[in-house]
Amino acid sequence: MAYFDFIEKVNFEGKDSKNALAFRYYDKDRVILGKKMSEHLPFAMAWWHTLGACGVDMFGAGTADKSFGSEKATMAHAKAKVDAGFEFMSKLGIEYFCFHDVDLVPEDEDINVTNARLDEISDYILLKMKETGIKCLWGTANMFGNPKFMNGAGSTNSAEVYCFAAAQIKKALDITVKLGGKGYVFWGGREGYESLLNTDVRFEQENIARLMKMAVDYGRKIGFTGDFYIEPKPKEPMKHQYDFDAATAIGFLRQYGLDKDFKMNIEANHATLAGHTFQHELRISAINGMLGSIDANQGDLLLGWDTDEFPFDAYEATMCMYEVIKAGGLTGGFNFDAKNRRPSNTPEDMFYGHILAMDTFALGLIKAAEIIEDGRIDAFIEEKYSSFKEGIGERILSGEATLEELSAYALEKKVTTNPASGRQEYLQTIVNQILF
Ligand code: XLS
Ligand code: CA
Ligand code: CA
Repeated sequence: MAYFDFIEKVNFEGKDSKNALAFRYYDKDRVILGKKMSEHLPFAMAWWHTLGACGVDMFGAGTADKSFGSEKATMAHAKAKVDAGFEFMSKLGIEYFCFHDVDLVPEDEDINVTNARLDEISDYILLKMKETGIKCLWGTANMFGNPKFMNGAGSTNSAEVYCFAAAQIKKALDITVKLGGKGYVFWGGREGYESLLNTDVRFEQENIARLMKMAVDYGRKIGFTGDFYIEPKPKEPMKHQYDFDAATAIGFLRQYGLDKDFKMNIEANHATLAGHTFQHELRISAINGMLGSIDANQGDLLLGWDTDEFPFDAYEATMCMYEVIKAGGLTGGFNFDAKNRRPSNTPEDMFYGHILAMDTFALGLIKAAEIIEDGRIDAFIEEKYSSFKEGIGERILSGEATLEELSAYALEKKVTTNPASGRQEYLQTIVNQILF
């Protein structure tokens, strides 16, 4: 049965096409900087938004019908979602998917029942994966929806809830490994606090680290060779979340000896919530060797929350791809953790959203490659720091210079010069020249 019978396949038609159900930039076999577009851009569908979210918000009911012809909260519905999801990905040429445990099946009061359902649905997903060649990018456990997690999962005050979280992680890891997932994500949705008056921050952080360590040990034991990811987010649902941003999360991983097994899953919308640009979060992760995967979406700077929009900002996507190319690519991929706006409620809109996002990143890739090939920005940066290439600068970099030596140099030279111009507007002009 086809759920999206208004379209056979979304094809590349080129930039002048007016067909909104075609790609204008995403041409999967086009080679850019020696690699196919599809290799630069391993796109993934987010199970929760695409197959689950129907537009419910704090003020109103859902507007989109995601029943896929079945009664919700049944295994028949879970299977219909698999069918719809694989048809959707195949028609778009999306090669990966990401999931939370409870996106796949309805959660039961009894976790044993939920786990049996996960076994059953993952068998079915495996069949579909074999049939289509579609793969799993990453899996995760939803440790924020169930009321048990009201005080967090790894950071909870209840040892029993902590064990429940462990059980969910163990099963989510089993399923991720069964589906050949490349990564496993920890998004610390409720790992944070509302008030310090009732919170032992040190205790909570140490307990989160313990849980992550157990997850790594178990994952490696069952043959998971991929990366664990932290997905930083500063707030929402909690007032303050421990994985505030990449720098904070990286410091945490190093403090607890988890840095060899973990990388970052950077989400654009979370970066801006933290008061950073998307590019900043990518750069900080990359220079620490921890740029793993990306949740490719977009926020709204006028709103203070996580809007999870399909990315359409070509400038931001260009800067993202610039960072990704410079970092040598991702070990993970680009997960569209994005949902249609509530009034965009038809199956066609699901396609428009993903086509918009895929084309935005394809355009970003093309433009980022042009910026790199143009070379003027790299040349500027090279020149900007060139005083460290010789003389006293070289001594500083060698690590041999002492404070006294540098002081003596400055006193003798009576340093009077200022550094050369930062040339920001010149560099922005280059970017605009290449973009438009
Ligand atoms: C929520 C997060 C979440 C993670 C996976 O803000 O983006 O969806 O990606 O748990
Ligand atoms: Ca996300
Ligand atoms: Ca989000």
